[in-house]
Amino acid sequence: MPRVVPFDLDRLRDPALRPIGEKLNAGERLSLNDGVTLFTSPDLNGVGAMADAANRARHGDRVTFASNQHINPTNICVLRKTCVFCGYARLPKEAGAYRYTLDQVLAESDRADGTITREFHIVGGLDMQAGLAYYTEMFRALKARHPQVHIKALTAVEIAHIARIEKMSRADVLTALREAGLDTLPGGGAETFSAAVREQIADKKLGGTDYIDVHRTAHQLGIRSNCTMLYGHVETIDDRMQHLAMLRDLQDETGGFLAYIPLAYHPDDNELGATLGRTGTSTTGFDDLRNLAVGRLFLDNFEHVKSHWIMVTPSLTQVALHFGVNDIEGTVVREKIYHAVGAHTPQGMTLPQLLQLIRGAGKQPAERDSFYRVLREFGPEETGENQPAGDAMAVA
Ligand code: V47
Ligand code: SF4
Repeated sequence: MPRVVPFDLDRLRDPALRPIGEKLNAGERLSLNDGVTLFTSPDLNGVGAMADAANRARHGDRVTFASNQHINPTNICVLRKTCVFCGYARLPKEAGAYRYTLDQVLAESDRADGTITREFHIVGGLDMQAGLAYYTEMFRALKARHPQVHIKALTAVEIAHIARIEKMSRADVLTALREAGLDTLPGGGAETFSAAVREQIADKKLGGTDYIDVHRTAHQLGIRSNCTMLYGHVETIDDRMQHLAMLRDLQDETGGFLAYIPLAYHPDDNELGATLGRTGTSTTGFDDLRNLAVGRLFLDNFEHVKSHWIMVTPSLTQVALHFGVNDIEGTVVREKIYHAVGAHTPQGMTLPQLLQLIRGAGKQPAERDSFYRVLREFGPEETGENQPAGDAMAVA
């Protein structure tokens, strides 16, 4: 729900932003038109200042991250030909196609040597050979080997795929996965909800209302989730606002979303990038900051807005901490999806590097768990080294 955000209107250079600043001061909800104004105003600093005020009202100077590890068990995907923005997927017999055995997943889960992993983030392709049993066996084995680790796994698109191939309801699939160890759902697969956009970039993929429906079902079962929006491809400002409105509506209904994460489209090594004639970085720093800031302002019922430093770079993420962002992607360890489409960022960050990033922006770092409970705050001299996970205590 919107809350009163004290904001000094004199900080705004664009008069069109004033009514939005007034709404913040009055604790009023922003409209779709307000969102369009935020996306189009030339006064990015004004937009950022409002988002910063909204963020500070909730989180002060605290910036959180999780010690997490990404695992992508299969890149085989039935949508390989129609998700034209994806550079990660392969057809079963194509060069580079892989599906991990259980032993390979377990070996991958042991890779975070020296770093404490508290969360596995597990997503992959829509693989006909990776049905419910593949994942239930995997989750059970991971929980047996790493009992303290939270499993955030399978996008709404993957849940719907498993339900389809197993001829089960989505609720039954979610229940069976939870019994096997699934804790929360990640936000991937949302792309941009607009049917016209999906037809161009992700034809045949689960539609926007179905994405919302899977998350609603999960929330009703008590499984919380994240949500995303892929921007910077063919979508319009109206498409972005329609997408954000659908997320805000579901959050009003269930309160089940933990965080919103805008994802910057990367054009390398994928068909869409070639069609659009783009290489290198596709989105501008302006647009990246604006998407994060608008997310913070429009999604007034979301507690957390996360910057995915892998996609927008660690440097821009530092700036984003003053544009409404209170959470950053964690240690990650080994990232594959964006590194298949031209990301030049590191594949993971150590705890000391994350602390340096956050402190360098004048913020106070805190490690959190997957439900955003703060596990430890770091004093100015603490390096994060030699601090075993078992000693961590929930402090907030
Ligand atoms: O849905 C695929 C995106 C997403 C490209 O929930 C691309 O905590 C850019 O959702 N350019 C999956 N993006 C990743 C994801 C995510 C990441 C970090 C944290 C969380 C979370 C979720 O990756 C896909 C798609 O939108 N993606 N290809 C590309 N060329
Ligand atoms: Fe498959 Fe996901 Fe890539 Fe689409 S984005 S082709 S569903 S792996």
